[in-house]
This record gives sequence, C-alpha cells and structure tokens, in this order.
Amino acid sequence: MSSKVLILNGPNLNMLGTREVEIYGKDTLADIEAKVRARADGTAMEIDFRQSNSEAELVDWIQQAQGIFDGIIINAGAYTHTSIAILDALNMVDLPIIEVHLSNIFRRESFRKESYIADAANGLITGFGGTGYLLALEAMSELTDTGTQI
Ligand code: CA2
Repeated sequence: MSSKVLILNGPNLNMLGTREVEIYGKDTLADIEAKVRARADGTAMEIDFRQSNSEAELVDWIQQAQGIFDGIIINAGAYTHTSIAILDALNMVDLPIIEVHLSNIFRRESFRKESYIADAANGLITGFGGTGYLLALEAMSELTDTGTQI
C-alpha cells in the first residue's frame, strides 16, 4: 500500500539559497524538493511538497489533509514560534506529524527555542539542513508503515 505525505513549508523558505547560507545552507527549496522526490522514488511514498508565506493557507492545507494524506512533515518557518492557529489545525488532524527545521532552533536566539508546533508533532528534526527532510521522510515511512504513532 502506498502512503501520501504532505510536506509543508512556511514563510520565507521560498528564499532559501539566496542569503543566510551560513545558517540555512546553499540548497534552494527546489533543490530540497528534488532530493526528497529522489529519495521517495521507488518507495511506496507519494510526495506533495508545498510552500506558503500565508498562515491562513497553511492552516487550510492542514485542515484539508485528513482523508487525503497519511502524514504531514512541516517546517512552519517563523510561524513555528508564534502560530497557535497552525498548532490547533495540526491537533485537529489525526495523522502522524513530523516537524523539521534546517537550523538547530535550540542553538539560536531564545525566541526560536520555543516551538508551538512541537506540541502536536510525533517528533522534531532540527539542525541537519536539507538532510532533515530526508530523515523526516525515513521516520514518516516507519510511522505510516507500522501504523503506530511512537
Ligand atoms: O531552521 C529552520 O528551518 C527555520 O524554520 C527557518 C525559519 C526560521 O524563522 C525558524 O526559526 C527556523 C526562517 C526561514 C527563512 O529562510 C530564509 C531563507 C533565505 C534567506 C533568509 C531567510
């Protein structure tokens, strides 16, 4: 059986690779998407990879995920540290959720150390750059294969 994974990216992640490369790496979001697709290729996982700068659009996509997707991987960008609306939406869906960050949010400014999203997530991968998305995919394949939520 195949599983459909929704990968959501929040504000400013469309600008990856253009500046702050020492923090976020040289890869563009399109590079990361290509690596994720290459990794999913030949597996039973189908990827839907999206980015939005709008909190409302991210909430809409999460609300619509139930019944269509088998899991959500999310890098909510700066909304990670502010958005109760995204947290509520994630809590509403009964799907495995993995939070990803390119940078290690615990080694940065104190306002980045708190994640609202983490409260709804099965797990959090932070600080491995674009590789974090591949690690999340690996973890998601475990969660969706076994149907267990660790
Ligand atoms: O490390 C991550 O993945 C973050 O989610 C990235 C967010 C940041 O607000 C979070 O605290 C951690 C910011 C993404 C901004 O991306 C940029 C890309 C290019 C140039 C400047 C920012």
